[in-house]
Amino acid sequence: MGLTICYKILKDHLVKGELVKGNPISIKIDQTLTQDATGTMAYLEFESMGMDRVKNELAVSYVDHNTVQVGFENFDDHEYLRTVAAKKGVIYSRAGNGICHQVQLECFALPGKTLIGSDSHTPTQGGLGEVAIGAGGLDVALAMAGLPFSLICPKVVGIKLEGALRPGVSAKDVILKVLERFGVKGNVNSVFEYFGDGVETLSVPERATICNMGAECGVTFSIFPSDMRTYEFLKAHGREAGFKEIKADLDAVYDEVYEIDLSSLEPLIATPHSPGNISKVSELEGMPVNQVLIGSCTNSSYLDLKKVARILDGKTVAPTVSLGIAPGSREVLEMISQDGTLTTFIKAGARILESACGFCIGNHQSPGTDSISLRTNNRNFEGRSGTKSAKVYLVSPETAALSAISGRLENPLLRVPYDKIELPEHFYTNDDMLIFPPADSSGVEIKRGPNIGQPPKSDPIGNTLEGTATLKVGDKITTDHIMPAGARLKYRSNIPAYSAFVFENVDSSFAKRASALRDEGKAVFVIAGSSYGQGSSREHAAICPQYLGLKAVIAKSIERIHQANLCNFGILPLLFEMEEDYDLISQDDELELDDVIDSIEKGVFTLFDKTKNIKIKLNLFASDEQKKMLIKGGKLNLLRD
Ligand code: MIC
Ligand code: SF4
Repeated sequence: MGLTICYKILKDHLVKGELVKGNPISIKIDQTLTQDATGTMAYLEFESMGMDRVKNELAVSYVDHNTVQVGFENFDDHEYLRTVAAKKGVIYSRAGNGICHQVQLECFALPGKTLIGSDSHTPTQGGLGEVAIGAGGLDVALAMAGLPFSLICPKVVGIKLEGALRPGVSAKDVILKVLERFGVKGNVNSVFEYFGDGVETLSVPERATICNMGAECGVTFSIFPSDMRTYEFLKAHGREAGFKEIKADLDAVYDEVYEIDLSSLEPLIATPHSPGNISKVSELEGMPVNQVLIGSCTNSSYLDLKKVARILDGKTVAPTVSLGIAPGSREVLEMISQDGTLTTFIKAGARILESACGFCIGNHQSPGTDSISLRTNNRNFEGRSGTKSAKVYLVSPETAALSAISGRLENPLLRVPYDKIELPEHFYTNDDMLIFPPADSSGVEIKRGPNIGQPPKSDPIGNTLEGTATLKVGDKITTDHIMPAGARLKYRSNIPAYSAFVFENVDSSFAKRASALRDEGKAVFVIAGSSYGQGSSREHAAICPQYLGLKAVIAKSIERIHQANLCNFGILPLLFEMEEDYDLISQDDELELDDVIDSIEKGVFTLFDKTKNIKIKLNLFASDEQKKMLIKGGKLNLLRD
């Protein structure tokens, strides 16, 4: 039987296990990336393992998330990251150089390689034919130490693309269509592999947009073949030496196939408050818009911005709209400044934003009260923009640009200038903002300002856990709900300070109530519905609740990266055997788990709800390796043994 691209690359990197869907496997990791908001913790963890230098092929540390410097904290973090990178053999991409996924695509991603990154949108690199997976910082630290990465051998969903996009329809609409079909839950341990005649009509940046938002479906990664379009992109960056063709075998078998006819696709929109709420732009046409933001790791490539410029050329932004444009990288910024595109933006009245995550993570450009914000990024969770009452809609750059001019949602279908924008033959490439580590780093001093805390610590789990259902939440709780970013981001390197904001926007009393229980020696339990922990890879969504005394999350289902983070930091991920038992537990119920160690080993628990006097069956969602770390109180403790 022929192989899919996914299985070809996994096979080349297999270290342990059998390549059979659903089996635990371990793979060798060639490349790693971190970004500043997850990176400080990852390097503190790496240091705490006593490692002198990174051991994998390529490790890059980006500064792109916390670039707004209000107070000393973020700059302190950057200095720590710069110096620890030099000390440990990591390439450092300075603030201003761009968003990690955009720069990685331009400078480092290669077909057939494996990458893990401490950011959930790491799979963007699947656009270049790389197996690229998002993970928690600790798993990235371990990959930098040369250790393999464990995952469940995935189910391969083949997405067959036919035809070609019509003018005004964009790669963003392709992934919104995929989100309409697959939704934001229930896709754990799957991958999306694209194939079919339509693939060759899409450039690498378009493919990257599509792979980027596979993360919203919760798949482990998404991947495109490596073909002539891949070669063109690498050549335009002077990196064609790294090209190799990778295609699925003709007789490759997918576990499921979903077909999209690109020629009949129309512009789509994700409505508040989930990237999975998909409508047609035509159905909402005319909706007044207050803010338009173009950028983020989803849609900030040179090609995206050229399309936007064609629409904005000679026009002025509507008086009721604030338009912001953030080029994805310094390369993109330099290209648009050289060819006059930047001038078009300035003349149209756009506010030019830094080449960074910025608005996407709620760092700035928060919309006004109750206002409508149209954005090209990938997440529109409630409150993520910084304004809880705002309504954020996700669209393509074409839809965003047209709407910015009229102040109302516009449908770009067949309304944008017709000729397709081709990839330039040469991209401006300049690695001056990358700092390569010295071969001998013995003289390098690591700088630690007062914002740089300690790596997380935890004790082995007790055999009886007695406490309360400190919080009960519903379905689709994202890591943004658990651990807010935006204005709170600057505490990422300081666990005690950041912990004060756990569940801030869900229940602002949680942190105080939980830490009081912890101080009395009681266990904190969180009860949740399905798809708990979707969204970001931030391990702080496990580390900070753990610091507050969280011992177990009891849910209907838990998303992949968050489940791994819970195990890494010694928190039990428990699933209701009967989903309806979720209804039996109320917030503040007194709960007890006995024979914890034995139950971990067997993988089954009986929860005693003392308040209701009932027993509930739970299953532990953990691999054999994760069971060991849960007993020890986390992966770091296990490694130290
Ligand atoms: C995000 O888009 O939510 C982030 C911010 O990039 C996160 C990482 C983080 O929380 O630092 C992600 O996607 O993993
Ligand atoms: Fe940055 Fe937004 Fe991309 Fe996350 S999704 S990496 S915050 S641009």
